[in-house]
Order: sequence, then structure tokens, then C-alpha cells
Amino acid sequence: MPISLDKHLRDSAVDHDLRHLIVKIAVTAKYVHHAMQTGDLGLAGTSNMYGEAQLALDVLANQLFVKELEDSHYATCLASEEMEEEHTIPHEKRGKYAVVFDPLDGSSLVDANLAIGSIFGIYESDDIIGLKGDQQVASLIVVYGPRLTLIYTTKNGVHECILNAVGEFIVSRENISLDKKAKNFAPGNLRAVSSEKKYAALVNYWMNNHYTLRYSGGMVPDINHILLKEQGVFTYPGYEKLPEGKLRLLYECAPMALLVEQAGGRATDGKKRILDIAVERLDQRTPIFIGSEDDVILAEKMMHDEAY
Ligand code: FDP
Repeated sequence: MPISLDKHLRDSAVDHDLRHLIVKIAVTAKYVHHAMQTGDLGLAGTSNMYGEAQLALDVLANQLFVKELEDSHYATCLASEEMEEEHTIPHEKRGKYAVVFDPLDGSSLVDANLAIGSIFGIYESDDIIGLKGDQQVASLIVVYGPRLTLIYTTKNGVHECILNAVGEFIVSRENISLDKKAKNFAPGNLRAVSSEKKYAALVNYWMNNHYTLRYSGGMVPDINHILLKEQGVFTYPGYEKLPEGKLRLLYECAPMALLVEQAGGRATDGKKRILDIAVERLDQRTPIFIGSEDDVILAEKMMHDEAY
């Protein structure tokens, strides 16, 4: 007998407000998905704080999540990759959770009609700066692919839900658990091999050892792939032009690190656990090596040990 996301959260004795908040995010993802299928994907004529052109869809997804989260009465403040500053919830609507999110990750893939996603980290806090990813009480990703799916953790395992024919999220996989050893690899920022010889050696190691390439260009489908195949490794190192890489600690790397660690994997910046890095700036970036434990450890060694 299939069970709904709401019942799954209730059965796991997740806090009442957190349960409603997660369900609210899931329902809003349905609106975003609908907009993707029917909406105008032209440029909005605005840009975000990183100077990237925003698609109308980025703007719309951000607006939808902000409105719905504010109206939920469960949030204290919001931070989004598409907003320059923290958004404080008005006093009369305030709850107890800080929600950080990337409303539309993989925006460069929208026009090519490839899978994209949304990413959420949830903290019991009324502020964001100074938090570490370890303090998240939950994180989740939504995958807008051929089907609408989500993977969530409330620090009690990692579970997948699929939208069913009547529009309800149904639990499809419980307690996802990563093998220590990867068979697939997803090498992001491959352009870095031109200056980072250690990264070139790492990628060569995986190729020479017959790993299978599974790289989509979107962090959400790539991490989703690792979780569902229960093995794999994703990398996005820095290089001379971007020493910290491209991916954001708060909106992308910390929520992904919580999901992957909860599934028994590992996530570091090459030296330090992602979940131990304190957020100093909303737009902070970090290199990331994430996935099956043995391969992340190998990446740390090959990127930083002099012996290699
Ligand atoms: P995008 O710019 O299309 O939104 O941080 C966002 C991200 O995609 C990730 O989803 C993806 O893994 C990465 O950037 C791809 O970066 P490159 O520009 O280096 O290809």
C-alpha cells in the first residue's frame, strides 16, 4: 500500500511544523513544474547577484517559493540563490525555520529541455549567517525530469517520492544507502584540468579504471543519479580562474552534503567536511567532492597529498 509524503513524515514523528513546511515545498514544486511545462521561458531582463541573466522561470520559481513559504507561517527567514539579501518573514507570519534554497538549479539546461531541479536546506533558526550545514534539520531536492520526484532527509534516512497520477507525492524508495565504492563518475568543471594537473590525474584514474561517465550538467540530476544508483562520485573543484569553484555552499553544497552523508556517503571541499563549514556570506562558494566514500577519500588524496 503506497504511502504519501505527508504520512511518511508523520510516521517518522517529524515535528509538526517541519512536516507541513516540507509538504508545502513539495506542493509548490508542482506549481513550478506546471509553469515549466506551460510557461514562457524567455529572458526576464533582470540579472541575479552573480550577474547571470535570469530566465523568466528562475524569477517565477523564486517568487512562487517565497510566496508559499511566507504564507505557510512556518518560516522565520528565507535566502535564495536568486535574491541578494535574506528575506525576513513579517512578524505575524513568522514560524521557526530558516529556509535556504536554489529555486531553479541547472538553468542553463532549460532551453535544451534537460532535467533540472530545486534544492532546499532547512534550519531551526531565525538567522542564516554563521550556520553550518550540520545544523540543518532537513534538506531536499526536487527533480523536474520526465517525472516529478523529490528526495528528502530529516536526518532519519534518505527517501524518494514520486508524484502519482492524481497529484500526490508517494514514497517510492526508502533508506537509500550508498556503496563505498563508485562505478560512475560525474566530473564537473572539467575545464579545470588545463591548469590543475592533479584534477587531470584524478579524472584519468577514473577513466583508466573503467568508471562510467554519468554527467548531466545539472547538480540536482547528477546527485539524484548517485542517490538512486546508490553509488557514484560528483566533483566540482576550483581552478585558477575560480579558486573556490562555482557551486554555492548554502544553497547547493550543504543541502546535498546532508542528503549524501545521511545515505552513508561523504562530502568535502577536498580537505574539510562540507557540513562543518560555517556560512560567512550568502553567496559563498566551495569546491566539492561528494558521493561514495572511498572515491571521495581518493579524490581528497589525489588533489592534496604530495605523495600523488
Ligand atoms: P547552472 O549554472 O546551469 O544553474 O550551479 C549551477 C549549475 O548549473 C549546477 O547545477 C551544475 O552542476 C553546474 O552549475 C555546471 O557548471 P558549469 O557551468 O561549469 O558547466
